Amino acid sequence: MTIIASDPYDWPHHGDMRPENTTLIVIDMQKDFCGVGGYVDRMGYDLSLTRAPIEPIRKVLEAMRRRGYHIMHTREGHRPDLADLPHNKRWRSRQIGAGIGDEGPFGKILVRGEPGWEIIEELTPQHGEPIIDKPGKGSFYATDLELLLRTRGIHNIVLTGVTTDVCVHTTMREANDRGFECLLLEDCCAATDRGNHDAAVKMIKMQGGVFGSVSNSEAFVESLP
Ligand code: C5J
Repeated sequence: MTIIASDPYDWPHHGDMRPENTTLIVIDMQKDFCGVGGYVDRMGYDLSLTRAPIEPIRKVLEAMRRRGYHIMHTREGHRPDLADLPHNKRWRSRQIGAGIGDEGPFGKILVRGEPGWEIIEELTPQHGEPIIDKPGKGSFYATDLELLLRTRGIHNIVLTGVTTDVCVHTTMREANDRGFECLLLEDCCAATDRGNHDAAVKMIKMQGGVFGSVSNSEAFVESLP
């Protein structure tokens, strides 16, 4: 029986957290979101925000790997021929000067196989850790994530990565609707706007934890069995 000190309830609600039934998901910690010249940088946002969770995630990763927990990573990106890129997604990104599929300093923005689409070196996946390639914001849409979770008997998901208000939140909502017990580690996530991060965290906590619960890397690692 393990309980992580969390808000609005200590997590997981059923008290059953073991390496066998619990996974960490590191969402979209790619150069396009955290690197100079990448997608987020080209949109003009402050990179120090999306880089802030790198060290807390690294600590959580290390602690969970050492104890044998499941670890999964995701990457947002599109096929090189852009056949899976919705027209409106491309149009909107061009409006803000960072056209998905267009050339940038890290190759074509958010395109599979390009340098900017790679996960940052600090958080490189280890051999055997599944990487979910997703064309959308949520990690369940058009991927085999749910199949992997069910096949492995995973019930609990610890969410980290970027951005709190977009891909992390969408994934948490999708997971919650599927009955997974979710925990977001606040300092292991970031948005391109501090207010959006705070609002996204606040939304999780409403209605008794409408999407799950919220903790932080220090409290989490301290209680991890
Ligand atoms: C965004 C993401 N924000 N990974 N993607 O476009 O959250």
